[in-house]
Amino acid sequence: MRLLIVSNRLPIVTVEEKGQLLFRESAGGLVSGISAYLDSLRGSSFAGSATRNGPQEGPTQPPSRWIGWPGVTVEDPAKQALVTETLAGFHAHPVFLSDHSMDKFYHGFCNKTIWPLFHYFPSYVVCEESLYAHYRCVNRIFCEAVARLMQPEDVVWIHDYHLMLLPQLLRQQRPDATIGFFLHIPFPSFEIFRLLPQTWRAEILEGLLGADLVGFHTYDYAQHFLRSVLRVLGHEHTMGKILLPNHLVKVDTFPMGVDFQKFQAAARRQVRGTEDISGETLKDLKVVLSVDRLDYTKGILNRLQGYELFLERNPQWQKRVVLVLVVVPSRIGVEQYQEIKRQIDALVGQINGKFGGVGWTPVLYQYRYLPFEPLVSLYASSHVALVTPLRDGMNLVAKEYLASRTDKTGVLIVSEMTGASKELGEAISINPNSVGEIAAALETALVMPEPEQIRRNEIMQDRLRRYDVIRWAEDFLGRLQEVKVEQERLRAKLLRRDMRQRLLEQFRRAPHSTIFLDYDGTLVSFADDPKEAHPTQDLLMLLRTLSQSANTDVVLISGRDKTTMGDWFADLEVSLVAEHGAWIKVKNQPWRLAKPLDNGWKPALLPILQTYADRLPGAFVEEKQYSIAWHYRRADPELASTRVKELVDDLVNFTANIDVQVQQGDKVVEVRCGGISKGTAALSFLPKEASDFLLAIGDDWTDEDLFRVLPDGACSIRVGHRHSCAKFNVRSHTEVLDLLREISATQPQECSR
Ligand code: GDG
Repeated sequence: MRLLIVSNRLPIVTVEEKGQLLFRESAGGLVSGISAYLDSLRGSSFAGSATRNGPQEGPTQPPSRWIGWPGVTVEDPAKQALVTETLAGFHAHPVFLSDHSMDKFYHGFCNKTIWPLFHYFPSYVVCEESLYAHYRCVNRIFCEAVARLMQPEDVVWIHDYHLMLLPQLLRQQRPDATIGFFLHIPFPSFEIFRLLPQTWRAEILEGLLGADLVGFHTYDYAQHFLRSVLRVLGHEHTMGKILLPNHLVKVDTFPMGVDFQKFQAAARRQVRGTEDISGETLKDLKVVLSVDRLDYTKGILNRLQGYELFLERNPQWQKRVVLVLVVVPSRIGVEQYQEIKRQIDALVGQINGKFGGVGWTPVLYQYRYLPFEPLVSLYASSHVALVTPLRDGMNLVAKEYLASRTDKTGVLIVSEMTGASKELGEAISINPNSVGEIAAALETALVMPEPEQIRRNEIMQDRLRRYDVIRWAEDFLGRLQEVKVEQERLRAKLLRRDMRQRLLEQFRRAPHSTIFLDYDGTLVSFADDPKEAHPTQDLLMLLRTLSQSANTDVVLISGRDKTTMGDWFADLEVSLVAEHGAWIKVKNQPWRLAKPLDNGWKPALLPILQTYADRLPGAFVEEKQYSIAWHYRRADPELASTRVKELVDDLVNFTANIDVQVQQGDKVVEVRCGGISKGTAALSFLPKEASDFLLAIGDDWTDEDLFRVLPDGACSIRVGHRHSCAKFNVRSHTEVLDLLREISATQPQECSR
């Protein structure tokens, strides 16, 4: 079994300098985190990786692979071959993209549409069809690259917002593949997500649901995603599990950690307090550290404004404190990034001009990438870390700072808009939009007594040590395997080809057959308005053929009213059961009541149901003779879920002393006479002989009553991937129709004689 990591960028960056191809380690939270995990794997079932320690391959275990863009455009096929060959030595597989594609895909849709939207900057969002077309196209290119490399047992772990369509594309090619997806940035609330055009947002959600496991940093992001899935695609979830017709998807929270031991070890190698930054010694100064990629989401301007206000309010701190501002160049070329850079430059100049003087520069500003050791040295020597993003999926800098504090001192100020703040409750929390809060937090941090710093950091370090990045990856991949096991349990009941053949053979040999068929969801798919779900000519033909066989009885058993059933199926040689068993029409006979029933309760209940329908746009009441159905398929799913609970509660209280049942079905609440069910109605049709063939197919809870009364030898099938007392499941009503076609094409032995 191999682990295939798929991300936009490879961990090894290819650079072309003076016509020469050079290969360098790439940096960033995703790469360093996954690399740490891959390092930890040597000797386990996922072994070998493109890691910072160079190529690894376990002698007995198959290696892991990393698939992604190599960091450079290589168009010359000879050079592509060279890059591919060199990267293969690091178990990395390049996905080559043209400059044009990269511009539209990465700089375009990824960073001008998804990045600002998912970070709550809707005014920065560019919505252009051509950008989305390239996003689709590049996701397809990645799909081909993964599919070419993939072996049946491989586990595919796809990362981040660049590749949200990939899980589904891959699933279409490899239905049984093990696919995990992790989103490193926030998933926004539905009100923000819905700003995307309808087709894009549906495709993105469907794309993600192609995975077996979809992971987010925080509970909020997972809930936002689940809510969008409900609102856009109409799929409900139970404890984060979504049962789709073809597979089960789990949505869960995995807060990414850091390589705690690596930071501790590196920090121990540093000599604290004497580092030189831009030629200035930091000795005797309290150091406030700020490290980020250049990005408008990171709140660097707010941070500077907060620091400026702090210096204004606290002149006693002037010349005693310094803000070390490290800004790492990023996404150069995107307009907003150039603008933010200009603003940062100007503000740093303003603060240094206003407060600085000979021997003291209030802000030491570095616009560059720092190698790992100097970065840890800064973490280790800074008294305060000031982390103020306006939005951040997680923010690893906050965690890395804490992990580098070997003597447990230091104060972390962290924005409540970061995923990290959910775990780091002992840090000083600020709202980054409030410059005053940032200034006040600095005042608190700089005078916090050491014992208090240690008390807070011990708690946070314990957590970071336990749930480090290796645990994070193990947790994710472990959960992915659990989903596969659960899917297998569900799949074990799927009606497979061999069982289908056995079933057809039983039908062929049986002297007599009875087939119970539910209608909605079993023979036809659901329509918004139940009246629209009338049978097609094809379906009527199929039922006619089935029922014409002399030794086969077909019973259509539905919750529909008897008039509709009579109208639709009057010409067929079938028996009908309407209103969930209240009315029975044996073939060629008139309708009769299953037992004497009283519907005197209806006038009292109708107004209640009508009131609830008025309070839920899209809901409506269907009155039948001995039952009432309250449909809400067209209603807003979230409001509906609240209203349904209230309605059922009211109905159950109101009917406590009346002989009626209140039950919830698929987007419907039904009230009907007691003692009536599809099970009781079916009893009169059950064959007397054990050798007879008996088949029942249905799709919802009312059909469970039917399945329960069937004798042991009967075959029962529930439509949809659901837990059921039926013996088998099929995925959809189209599979039911296929099966019925096969049955109708099978000549029973008795007839063929
Ligand atoms: C995305 C999400 C999420 C930064 N400057 C230097 C440097 N770094 C390293 C840090 C850290 C990483 O880059 C930055 O990670 P962040 O989490 O802070 O932010 P993003 O790059 O935006 O990452 C984010 C993350 O994915 C993981 O899921 O937390 O929310 O936006 O590891 O150390 N490293 C070195 N020199 C630098 O100058 N060596």
